[in-house]
Amino acid sequence: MQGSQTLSAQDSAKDAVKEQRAEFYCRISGNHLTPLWEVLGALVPKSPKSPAVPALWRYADVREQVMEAGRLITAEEAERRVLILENPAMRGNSSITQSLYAGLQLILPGEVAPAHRHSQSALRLVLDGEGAYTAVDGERTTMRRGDFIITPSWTWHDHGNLGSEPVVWLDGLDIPTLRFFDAGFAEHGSAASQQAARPEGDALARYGHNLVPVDLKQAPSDPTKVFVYPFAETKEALEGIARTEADAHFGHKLRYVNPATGASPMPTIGAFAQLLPEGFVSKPYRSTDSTVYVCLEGKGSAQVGGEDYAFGPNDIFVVPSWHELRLRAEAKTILFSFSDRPMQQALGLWREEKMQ
Ligand code: 1HN
Repeated sequence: MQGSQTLSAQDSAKDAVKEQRAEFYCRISGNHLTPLWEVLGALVPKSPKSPAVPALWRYADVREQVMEAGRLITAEEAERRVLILENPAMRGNSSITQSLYAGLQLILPGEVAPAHRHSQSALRLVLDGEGAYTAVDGERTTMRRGDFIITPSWTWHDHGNLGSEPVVWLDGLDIPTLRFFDAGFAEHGSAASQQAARPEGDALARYGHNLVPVDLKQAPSDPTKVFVYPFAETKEALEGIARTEADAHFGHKLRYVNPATGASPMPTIGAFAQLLPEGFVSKPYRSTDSTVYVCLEGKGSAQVGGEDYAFGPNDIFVVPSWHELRLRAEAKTILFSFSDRPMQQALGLWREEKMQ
């Protein structure tokens, strides 16, 4: 009897404190104040707790809807005809991860996506169709499947399709990061298409063959002047290194670089290509850079946070920060991926863990 009375006295004392605190929070809210102790655990978690969730987009499921967009709006009217890949747990944010944006862009035969430039940096990974080009600061490059093409911050860029097929590529941009910094600027070109200032292939010849112009000077954070990394060359490199033993966590994995500095091609986005031999099963791995993967060749599955995501060519999946990833390849597989790793590294924040 006495015990339960004590308990209820304690309970009502607790309730009174709760009420006093609630009244206090309400009152200080009028001055735009809020107590740290109510949110401290969420603000400073023991390990990353991403609001993003793992997700996979099967190209076969979305291709028809991308084509349907082509019947609803022109590239000119849309400026860029893109279906954004939104992280399912962050709808309405135009984000695939906290820091990055991804979308599928369609350009139909004869269309032009007009010239503009912005402080956001962009990458393209060509998925489907032939005959399109991208022009970056006065030079065109023909877009072939698997090519990795960049438009660094504040470079003029426009796209066109001179062929007879629809062309689709994956766009990756640092849009959420620039939004976070409130550092976005943009400008429209005076003409839809840029005048060619140099012949196609000039940048690759000048900067992309383990040689650079004798007087080239680049700061460590300058983007590369190589704006296309042809898939044929990437594949040749991957197959070259695949003659030796695969790494237990990565298979055969390479990092795209600015060949003049060794840094990432653009300061905000890192990009990678990896070959997984047939039957390869990786050891689990996690890192703080939420990563977007694209399957270019082969098929397999990604186990992310205990769930399996089966992938084949052109499928896209996202692995949020600090989620365990285990890759399996049912056939020889080539994956492209991109993340905000260079930003995290520049700030001394990037961490990885290789599990056994
Ligand atoms: C952009 O400039 C492109 O140039 C694609 O193709 C997607 C999304 C937001 C802002 C700018 C492009 C974009 C974009």
